[in-house]
Amino acid sequence: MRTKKKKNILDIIDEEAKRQIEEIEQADIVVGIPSFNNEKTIGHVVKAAEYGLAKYFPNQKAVLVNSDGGSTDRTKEAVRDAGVYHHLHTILIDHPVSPAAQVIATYNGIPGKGSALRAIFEIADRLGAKVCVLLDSDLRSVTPEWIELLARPIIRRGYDYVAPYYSRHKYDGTITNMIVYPLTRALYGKRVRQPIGGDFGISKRLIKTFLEKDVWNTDVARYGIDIWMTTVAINEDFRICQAFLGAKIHDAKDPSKSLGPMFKQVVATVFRLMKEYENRWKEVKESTPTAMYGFVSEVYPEPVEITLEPMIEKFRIGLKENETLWSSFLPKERLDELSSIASLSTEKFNFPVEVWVKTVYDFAVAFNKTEDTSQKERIVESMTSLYFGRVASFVVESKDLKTYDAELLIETQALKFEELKPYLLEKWG
Ligand SMILES: Nc1nc2c(ncn2[C@@H]2O[C@H](COP(=O)(O)OP(=O)(O)OP(=O)(O)O)[C@@H](O)[C@H]2O)c(=O)[nH]1
Ligand SMILES: [Mg+2]
Repeated sequence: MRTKKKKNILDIIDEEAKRQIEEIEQADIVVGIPSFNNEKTIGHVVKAAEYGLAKYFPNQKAVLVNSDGGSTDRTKEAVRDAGVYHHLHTILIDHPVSPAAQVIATYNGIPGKGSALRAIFEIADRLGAKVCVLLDSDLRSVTPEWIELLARPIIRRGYDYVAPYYSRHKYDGTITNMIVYPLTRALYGKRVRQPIGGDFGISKRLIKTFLEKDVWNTDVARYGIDIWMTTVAINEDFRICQAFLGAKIHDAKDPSKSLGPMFKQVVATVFRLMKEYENRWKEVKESTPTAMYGFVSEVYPEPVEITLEPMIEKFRIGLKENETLWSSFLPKERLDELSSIASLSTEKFNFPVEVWVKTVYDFAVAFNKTEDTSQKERIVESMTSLYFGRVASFVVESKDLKTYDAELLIETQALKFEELKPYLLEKWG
């Protein structure tokens, strides 16, 4: 078998960052922040991280790494200016001074969040860090405590992977809610509520496992990274817990306007991993909860705007455009169900949970039955319109519901994914 030479850190980040890493030599904690044009929000994330490191881990050697995809705005300057030292003009009582060194790296490779994280992992590994904490750079609700919540379970309790758990607005995180959370739970039997939340704590051992895998030319280098990390952690028996971080407020996106590419990259990754871990999920009959760290408070996030009409329209167009493709693998019954959904008015729009779950399973099977990469791509691409349809239906169903009650709908849907798993097993063969 051809052994692939592992790419060296030297090939992955720019010269200046490389020089800095060599000078720093060692670290206990690395906080990694991927970014791409986040000048407005990243300063706040850096401040929260540095404050958190100083307050909760004053005796650990910490390094803050910003892994940037070549931002054309002032993201890098915002990171530099955000160091707590620069805020002496405000009156701070007992303000901890950050022990963290800062590295601002530009990575090479496929542009995407996954490549940015890979560079962070290489740096953490090179510095021998015990834990690596990841924070998204568009967060506005991050606090210093997040550092403690994501790192402590690893440092003190021997966990390998800390997934975030936050309160999110009912219309935020639709890819998570409609497909990634319930499908991961039904397949692998672990209830991780935010498997692609973006903010994680990862142990040294798990970072090594991530770096050993040859996936960096796939969607894992893009938005597939988060679900890939969570799925590997679950299936390779790493110890996982969740940390309650409060509310997630970030630059949320309206699904019909900008979530299409993310949907494709995430779902293609989930489907590919089904093949990889086929022997695992086939044995799983039920799901179990995941331990929680931190106090679960009742905070509520700000509302996320979502526009209903364009999603329904995209669903209808998708049905017309993909008729030939879909009739090659969807059962007649499913095609009929989808057609009758398309004929409903906006007010009565309803994509029933059972139809959605079976459709997801039909697509997962079709994706894995073909060896043709462009066919796989077409399958996932065409599924985007169905996702818009399901989100639109959820918006109608939950219109008058508070966060808590909308969450119950998500749980009911997750149970349906579990209940219908025999359908997947049968079709998969
Ligand atoms: N370096 C780099 N970072 C990226 C890239 N794409 C996204 N990111 C970062 O990844 C993080 C998450 O990206 P978002 O676009 O906010 O995605 P998200 O929060 O998971 O999804 P939404 O719910 O749609 O907001 C942010 O910190 C981005 O700056 C990229 O191409 N390169
Ligand atoms: Mg975001």
